[in-house]
Amino acid sequence: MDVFINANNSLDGLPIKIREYVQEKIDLCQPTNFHLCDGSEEENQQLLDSMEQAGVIRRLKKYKNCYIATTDPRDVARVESRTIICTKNMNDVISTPRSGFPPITDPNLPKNLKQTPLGNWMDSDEMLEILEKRFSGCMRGRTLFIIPYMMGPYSSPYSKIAVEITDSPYVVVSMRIMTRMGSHAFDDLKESDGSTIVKCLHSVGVPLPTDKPICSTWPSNPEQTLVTHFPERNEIISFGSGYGGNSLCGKKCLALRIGSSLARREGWLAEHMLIMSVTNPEGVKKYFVAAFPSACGKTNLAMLRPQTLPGYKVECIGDDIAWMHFDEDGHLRAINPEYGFFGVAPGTSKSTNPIALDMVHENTIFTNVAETSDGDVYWEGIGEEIDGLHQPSIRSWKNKRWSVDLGEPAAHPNSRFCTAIKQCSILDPEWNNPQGVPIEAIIFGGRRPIGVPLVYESFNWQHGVFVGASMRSEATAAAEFKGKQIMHDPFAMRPFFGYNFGKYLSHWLSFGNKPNLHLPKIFHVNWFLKDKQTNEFLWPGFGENIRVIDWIFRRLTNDLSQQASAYKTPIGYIPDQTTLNGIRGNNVNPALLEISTEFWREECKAIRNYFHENVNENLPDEITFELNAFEKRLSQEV
Ligand code: GTP
Ligand code: SPV
Ligand code: MN
Repeated sequence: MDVFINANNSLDGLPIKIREYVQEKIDLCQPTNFHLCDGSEEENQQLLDSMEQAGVIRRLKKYKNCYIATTDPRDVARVESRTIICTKNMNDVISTPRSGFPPITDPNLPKNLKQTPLGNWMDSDEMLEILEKRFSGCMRGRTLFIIPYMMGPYSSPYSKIAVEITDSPYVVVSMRIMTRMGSHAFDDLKESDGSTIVKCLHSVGVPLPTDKPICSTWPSNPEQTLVTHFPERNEIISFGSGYGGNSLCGKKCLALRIGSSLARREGWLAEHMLIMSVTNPEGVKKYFVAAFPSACGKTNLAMLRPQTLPGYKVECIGDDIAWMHFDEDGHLRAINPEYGFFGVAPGTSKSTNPIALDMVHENTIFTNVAETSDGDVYWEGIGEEIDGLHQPSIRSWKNKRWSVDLGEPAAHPNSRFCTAIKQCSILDPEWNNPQGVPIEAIIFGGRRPIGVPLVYESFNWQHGVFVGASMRSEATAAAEFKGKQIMHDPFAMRPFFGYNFGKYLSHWLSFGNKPNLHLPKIFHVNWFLKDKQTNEFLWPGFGENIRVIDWIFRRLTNDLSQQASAYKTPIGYIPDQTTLNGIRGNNVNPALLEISTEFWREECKAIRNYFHENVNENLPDEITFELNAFEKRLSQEV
């Protein structure tokens, strides 16, 4: 059955080019109804109520306006193998791997698809033909929703207007949280001629009536899923998945993949980065961005509680994506294009992230978390005891009665909360500034159980770009990979590049040669070192990360008497034992700052192979220079 909605069936008020686009898609998808969303409270409530009636979401008794959705177990994360950038020329998107392209063995994927570890490419015209077939009649029996929305603050010169067409009411209510959706964006749409609007088309790919059983009321079509991007047409077309970054097109599809491609053309940066402010005990405030791969700690760092270093304050601007432009004075200014958080639930507790835990108890849509019999949420690492006499019973994300003995998690490891940014109690006063905030440090990081120290500072911009390019991290549940293999994830952007990574590097390097820019310093952190014997984390992380942030802060001052001291190593500047503010006044565990030349020599080999194999002739000379210089520094060490 479809979710009932009092559809307005009117396209009045849409700019003519958009009206034509929408009409064309209505004709193609053949929905029963269509509805132009205004983003109002009433519309939202009507959608939530009808989804609740249809059993698509369940209301949580314990909280105000909170719901749980559980998905088809085959539709739980981004699908990188089916995420594709489509252009005329392949080299605009990927380089030919030295060992050639792997053959496409999945019969549901186009034979001419080119898959590489740095992104997938296909010819635009060929892909459009395939999509035409997938979308033909794909919304029969359903309502087609038209969502006008804006990425970035209203009246910001850096914001972009977009429209998403979808047949998923879950996507509509989620987009209303994650983007500035409805009336304001709609006004801008009316004024605009439509040519600069990013167009997104999404379907769950299950026309009604369907002969296949729909799993747990979550329609999706995993075999036929394709998440495609057309940077030359400013278009996104996504089929078959209703989950997260696959279907909420404003997020990874627009703000990162189309965004990075626009950014290159227009001379700015669209990055997978949180934005935070840090105020030191003297009242000096600085803004930082940080790029960590999916599920590696951005939301947590953006909401850090610096309780153990008195006098420090951290405030949040964004937890996932930063759009950054150099202003007329040469300062790098960042806006958060999003309007909400789509955050990882597991691991969120009173002690790790109290700010997030507080904010999700109102107006939140949870996906794939577990539910207790008294109407509360539950997930691994929520910090509540689940054994004992008076504990409620737990219903897992698979809608089964759950207990620890089942040997599987109650909540999916990639389960998420979706909450409006305004509910965050530590928003920076400038979070919505149309001009953005001035960035002084860029922090890269990843999940590295061995070898990579807690923090180091790059020597300069070019070396910092090399550090970003060389990033690696353990695989997480945010995409379809199994196990914990260490994957290359340059700039935490591997799944999100909208154009050729080699050219992306050249774009980053180009800022190093421009006069009068105040280039931020570039750092690398690793919260995830493990003790080889016990396999426990060596660093407490979370709130204690302020000690590393404090060191970074003190590295940024020009007053040498105040500057935190550091010593030079082949990988960069490392804190002196005594300048990194250790836990309870102690020096930090030396294992956190160890540099093993043997480890880094191996790392260099892996990076060289990776670049050689995958970036090939598009690798900028500066990066080869940095790699050679790094190896030379290592060879001089005993
Ligand atoms: P995406 O939304 O996928 O981009 O993820 P993210 O980068 O925002 O990661 P998030 O902050 O949601 O953290 C992901 C997981 O890592 C959660 O389970 C956290 O509890 C855990 N985590 C975050 N910060 C730390 C830390 O400092 N130490 C440890 N040990 N775990 C952390
Ligand atoms: C990520 O995977 O980096 C996310 C979640 O932030 S999703 O929106 O699904 O991409
Ligand atoms: Mn992310």
